[in-house]
Amino acid sequence: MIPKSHPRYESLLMREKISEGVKKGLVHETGMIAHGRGEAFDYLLGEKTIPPADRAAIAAAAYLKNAENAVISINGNVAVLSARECVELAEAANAKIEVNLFHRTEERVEKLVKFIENKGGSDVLGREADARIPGLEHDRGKCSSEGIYSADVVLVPLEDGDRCEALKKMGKKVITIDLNPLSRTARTADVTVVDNVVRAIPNIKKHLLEKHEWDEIIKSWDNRKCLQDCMEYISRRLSLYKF
Ligand code: PTJ
Repeated sequence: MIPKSHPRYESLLMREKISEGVKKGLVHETGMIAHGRGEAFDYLLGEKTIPPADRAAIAAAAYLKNAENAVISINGNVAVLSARECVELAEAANAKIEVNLFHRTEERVEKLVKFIENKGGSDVLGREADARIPGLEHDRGKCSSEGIYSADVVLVPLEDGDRCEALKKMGKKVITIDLNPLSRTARTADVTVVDNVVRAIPNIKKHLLEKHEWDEIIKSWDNRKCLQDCMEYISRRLSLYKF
């Protein structure tokens, strides 16, 4: 039990959720490594939503708002950290939820679908896996024809670069959430929210419920510029650091 008074309470709670998730078979063991990499970048950001990430969250809301068939793809890490928030975002965006895994096993898909249902999700896709993402080998390419396969906009938090690229090749608009602005996923996606999923998902939902000039936001969105702004933010923060 982590005491709430601990200065790193939030961060330790996330670790606990990931580690419990591994024990329950929800999170793949390499999910702990992915989380550790994320933590390091979160440290560099100051563990808060930085201004360019907030702008990206508005752009993400714009793409979700204008989508015909939006899908939120959930993996093990995202489920244990923010399943409830993903369900709420899906409701606000009228989007579907699909469990789609890098290290796919039918057993883990089943566990994750049930886990999300317990957090309020309904009609969670992923079990059927009746379609394939072209260009991805073996089980990694499996997806739902009703979900990711036919989606026009896909939100893929904590994604791997390959899948992001493959989804783009299918003509989809890809939104990602990745604490690492240098990752291949971050550089490939149409919108990259450089933030922790636990902050980014509720923030996208918050913006979605506001009034914005959605078409204008999409028209003027420049993801490369946003990534550059994130890097400059980190560099400035580091250069001003005083011991
Ligand atoms: O559940 P599965 O089988 O689909 O596997 C999921 C993982 C995450 C293990 C798999 O997709 C993977 O190996 O991902 P990568 O290639 O390590 O990429 C994860 C990216 O997410 C890294 O760039 C991390 O910096 C970033 N990241 C980690 N934790 C968070 C994060 N970004 C946002 N919020 C986080 N909490």
